Amino acid sequence: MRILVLGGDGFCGWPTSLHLSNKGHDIVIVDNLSRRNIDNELEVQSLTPIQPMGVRLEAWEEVGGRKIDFRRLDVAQDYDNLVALFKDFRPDAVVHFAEQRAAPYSMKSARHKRYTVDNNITATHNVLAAMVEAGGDAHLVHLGTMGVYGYDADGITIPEGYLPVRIQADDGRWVEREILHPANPGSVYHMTKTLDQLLFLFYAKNDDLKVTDLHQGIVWGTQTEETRRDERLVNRFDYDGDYGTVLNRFLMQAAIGHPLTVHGTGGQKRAFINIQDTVRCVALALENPPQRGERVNILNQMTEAHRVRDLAHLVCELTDATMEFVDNPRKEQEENELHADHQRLPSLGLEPITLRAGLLSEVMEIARQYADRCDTSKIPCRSLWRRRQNGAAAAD
Ligand code: NAD
Ligand code: USQ
Repeated sequence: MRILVLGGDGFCGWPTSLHLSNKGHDIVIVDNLSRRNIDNELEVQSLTPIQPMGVRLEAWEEVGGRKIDFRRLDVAQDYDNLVALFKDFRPDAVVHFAEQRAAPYSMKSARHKRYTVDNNITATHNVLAAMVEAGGDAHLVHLGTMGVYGYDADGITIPEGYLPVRIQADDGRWVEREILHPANPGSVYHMTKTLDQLLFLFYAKNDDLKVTDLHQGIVWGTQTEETRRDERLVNRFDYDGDYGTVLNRFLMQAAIGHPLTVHGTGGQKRAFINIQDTVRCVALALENPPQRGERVNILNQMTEAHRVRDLAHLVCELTDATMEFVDNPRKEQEENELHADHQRLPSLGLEPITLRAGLLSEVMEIARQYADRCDTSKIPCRSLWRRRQNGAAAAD
C-alpha cells in the first residue's frame, strides 16, 4: 500500500512508519516538527537522543533496506500543499497522528488551549477536506483516545464507540439506535478528540469516506522491533511534567532514584497499551478497512486497565523506588472504575503484550542508559487544571 503517515516524527508515528515500511508498504512521512519545537519551548529534550529526520531516514535505508520519504508540512496550515501531496502520491491509506497530544500542555494557559484546538481540529478537518478534494479511495486511520469516554462509567462497560439506546417515539413506540458514546473529555486536548469524532461522522456519512478511529489508551514503552535495530532509530522518551505519561514516568523516575509522583490518591484507573502493540494495531486497522458508505469504524486500542497507585506499587516492588503522593494538578475523579470492551483488535489478530517485569525492566534500562540527559527540574507537573487562588488563569 502507499501510506501517508501524518505526524510520523512523533512517539507513535516514527515506530509505526518503520513497522509499515518493514512490512513492504511505501511510506511518506508528513510532519511539521512542531513536537521538537515544543521541546525547545519547554526547555526539555526526549530522554533518548532522537536524531534529526534526515539521519533517521538514512539509518533506516541502511538498516531496513527501504526508503521512506519525508515532507515537512503543517497539516493545519498548508492545506494547498496537503491536497497537492494527496493528488501526487495517491495514497491507499492515511494514518493521522498529527495533533498536539499532551493534556497538561493543552491546559497550561489560554494560548496553549487555543493552539491545541486550532491545530488539532483544523488538522483533522484539512485531512478530510483534502481527501474529498483530491478524490481517490484512501482509508483514513486516526489515532483517537480512550479519554473521549470519560471516567465516570462506574459499573458500566464502555463499548467500542457506539452505545445501543432505546428511545420512546412520540407515538409511544420504542425505537432502537446506536449512537456515539456520550463524550466526556477531561482536558482541552481530550476535547479536541471528541470533536474529531463528529468530523469523522459527518465525512463518512456525506462523502462516503472510509474512516477508522482508534481510541487508544496510554502508551508505554519506547522501543519496537524496528527502532531497536540501530541507535540512530531510537524512539522518543518523554519524561517531563507535560508530555511524560504516567507509566513511562514512573519507570524513568525509578531508574534515576526519584520518588514516583502519584497524583492525589492514585485511584485513577486508566487504559494502557505497549508501543509495540500500537504499531501492530495500526497495521491491523489498515488491513481491515471499512467499506465506503459504512459508519466510522471505532476500535478501542488498549490491552489492559490499571490504577495509577497499583502501577506505582508494581514499580516499587521491582525496584527500590519510593512513591510520593503529590497534590493532583488536574481536575479529575480521585477514584474511578474502568471497564471497556477491547475485543475487536484481538479478533483481528492482535496478541496483546501486557505488563511484564521483563518489559518494564527494559524501559528502565533505557532510562538508566540516558539518565545523564534527564533534567530533574522538569519532572513535576506544573500545569494546573483549576484557576489559581487569585482567580486568574495563566495567560501564557
Ligand atoms: P507526538 O507529539 O510524539 O507526535 C505527534 C507528531 O505530530 C509530532 O511529530 C508533531 O510534530 C506532529 N504534528 C503535530 N501537529 C502537526 C501539524 N499540524 N502538522 C504536521 N505535523 C504535526 O504524539 P504521539 O504520542 O506520537 O501521539 C500521536 C497520536 O496518538 C496523537 O494524536 C495522540 O493523541 C494519539 N495518542 C497518543 C497516546 C500516547 O500515550 N502517546 C495515547 C493515545 C492516543
Ligand atoms: N499521573 C500521575 N502521576 C504522574 C503523571 C500522571 O499520577 O506523574 C496520573 C494523571 O493524573 C492521570 C493519569 O496518571 O490520572 C494518566 O495521565 P497521563 O499523563 O499518563 O495520561 P493522559 O493525560 O490521559 O494522556 C495520555 C496521552 C494522550 C492520550 C491519553 C490516553 O498523553 O495523548 O490520549 O494518554 S487516555 O488516558 O486513555 O485518554
